[in-house]
Amino acid sequence: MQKKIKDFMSKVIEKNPGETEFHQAVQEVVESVMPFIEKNPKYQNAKILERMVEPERVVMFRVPWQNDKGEIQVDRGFRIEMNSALGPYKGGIRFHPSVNLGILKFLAFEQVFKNSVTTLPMGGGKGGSDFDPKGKSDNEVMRFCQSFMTELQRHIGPDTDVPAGDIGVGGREIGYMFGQYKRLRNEFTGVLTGKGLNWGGSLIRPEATGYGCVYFAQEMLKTKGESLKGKVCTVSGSGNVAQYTVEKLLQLGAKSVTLSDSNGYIYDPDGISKQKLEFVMELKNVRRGRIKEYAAKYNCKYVEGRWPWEVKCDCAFPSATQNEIHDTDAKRLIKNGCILVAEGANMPSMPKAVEVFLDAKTLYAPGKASNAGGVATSGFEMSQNSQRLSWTREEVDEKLRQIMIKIHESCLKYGKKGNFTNYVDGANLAGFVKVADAMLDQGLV
Ligand code: NDP
Ligand code: 2IT
Repeated sequence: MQKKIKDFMSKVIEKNPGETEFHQAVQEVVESVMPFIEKNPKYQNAKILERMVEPERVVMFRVPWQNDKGEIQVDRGFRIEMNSALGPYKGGIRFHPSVNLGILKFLAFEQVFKNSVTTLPMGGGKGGSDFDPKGKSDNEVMRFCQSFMTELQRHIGPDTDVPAGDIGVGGREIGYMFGQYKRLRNEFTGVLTGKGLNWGGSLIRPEATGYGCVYFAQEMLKTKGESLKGKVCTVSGSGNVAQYTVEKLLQLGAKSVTLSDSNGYIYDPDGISKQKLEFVMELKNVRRGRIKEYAAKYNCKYVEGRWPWEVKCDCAFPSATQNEIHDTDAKRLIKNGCILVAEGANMPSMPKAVEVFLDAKTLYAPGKASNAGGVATSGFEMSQNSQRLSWTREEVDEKLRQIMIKIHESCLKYGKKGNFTNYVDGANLAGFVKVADAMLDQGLV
C-alpha cells in the first residue's frame, strides 16, 4: 500500500512541480482512499483518482488596476474549476499576497470533498489573486474587484461556477464584484454567495463557518459524553471564521481566550465577552485595524509574531490559514491537556501535527468536515436565489446545524474503528465515494 501511495504521489509531484500545498492536500486524501480503491477495482480501472487530481479547467489572468495615486498595478487572477461531478463549481475567492497556483489548487481540491460531504449539489472550485487588500482604500479595493470581475465574469455563472468569500474577501469585496458582474452581464442572479441581505444574501451566511465549526465540535464532544460548557478554547485568526466561532462558543457556555492576526495574538484569560467581541468586529470589519489594539483596550497580554497554540486550553479552533499548527505546536497542545481540535481554516495543521493528534487519540476534525458549514450555507443561499425567496434566520441556522450533524455522522460511518474515530479518513472517504460514483455514472469526462 505504501508503495502504491508513493508511486501515485511521485507522479503528482512530477506533474505539478513546486505546488507543495497541493501535494500536501492530495497526499492526505490518497492515504485515506487508496486502501478503499484497492478493494473496489471499478474506481481503479476508471482512473478516478488520477482524474480527480487534474482540474477540469484552470483560468489564470492579468488584473490591471490603478491605485489612488494613479499608478498602474498588475496582479494575477485565478479560478480553478476542479470538479463538477456533483454540481456547478463552488468555492471561495482569496485575496492575499501569498496566493499562487499551488495554494488555490490545494483549496479547490479540498473543496471538492468538502462540498460532497455537505450532501448538497455542489462541485468544487477556488479562485483568487495575489492582490493584498491590506492598507488599500475602499476605492482601490473597488477598482481591483471591478477589474478582477471583468475577466472572471466570462467563466462563471449561477449554473456554472459560483464563487464566494475567503481570506481577504468579505461582504465589501463580494458587493463590488457582484455589481460589476451585473453591469457586464445585465443579469441579477445568484452568481456569487455571501451577498448583502437586501440584495440576495442569506441570513446566517456570515456566521455559518464559525457556527458550523462549533456545532461540529459539539457533536464530537457528545461522543465522549462531554459538552462545550466551561471549556477553555483557543482560537486563531480574527476574521470572519474566528469571530463567529467565538460568538457561538460564548453562547454555548465556553470561554475563548485568544485571537490572532498576522502580527501576533492576544491572550485574555477572562474570556472574550459579547462586548469585547463587538469591539473586535468593529476593529476588524470596519476600522480594519490590528488585534494588538484589543490588548491595549482590555489590558491583557499581546504576543508579537507567535501563534496562540502555546496557551493552555481544552479545545483549539485554528481559524486563520494553512499550516499554522506545526508538530511542536500539536505536541504542546496535547501536553497542555487539549482534547479537541476543530479546524475552521483549511488545512491549518501540518501533516506531522495531524499525526500527533491522531496518535494521541484527540478529537481532531479536518477543515473539510468541520468548516463545511460555510459552503453549505452558500448552498442554501443558491437555493433561496433560485426560489426567489428568503428563509428566516432560525430556518437557516437549524438547516446548518442539521447538516453539521449529518457530516459528523458520515465521518463516523467511514472513519470509526473500534472506539476511535479517524475524522480525516471519515471525511475523505465519505467525500470521495459520492464524487467517484457520480464520475463513473457520467462516463469518461
Ligand atoms: P479573513 O480574511 O476574514 O480572516 C483571516 C484571519 O486570519 C485574519 O485575522 C488574518 O490576519 C489571519 N491570517 C490570514 N493569513 C494569515 C497568515 N498567513 N499568517 C497569519 N495570520 C493570517 O478570512 P476567513 O476568516 O474567511 O478565513 C479564515 C480561514 O478559514 C481560511 O483558511 C479560509 O480558507 C477558511 N474558511 C473560510 C470560510 C468562509 O466562509 N469565509 C469557509 C471555510 C473555510 P491578517 O488580517 O493580519 O492578515
Ligand atoms: O473554504 C470554503 O469553504 C469557503 N471559503 C467558502 C466557500 C463558499 O462557496 O461558500
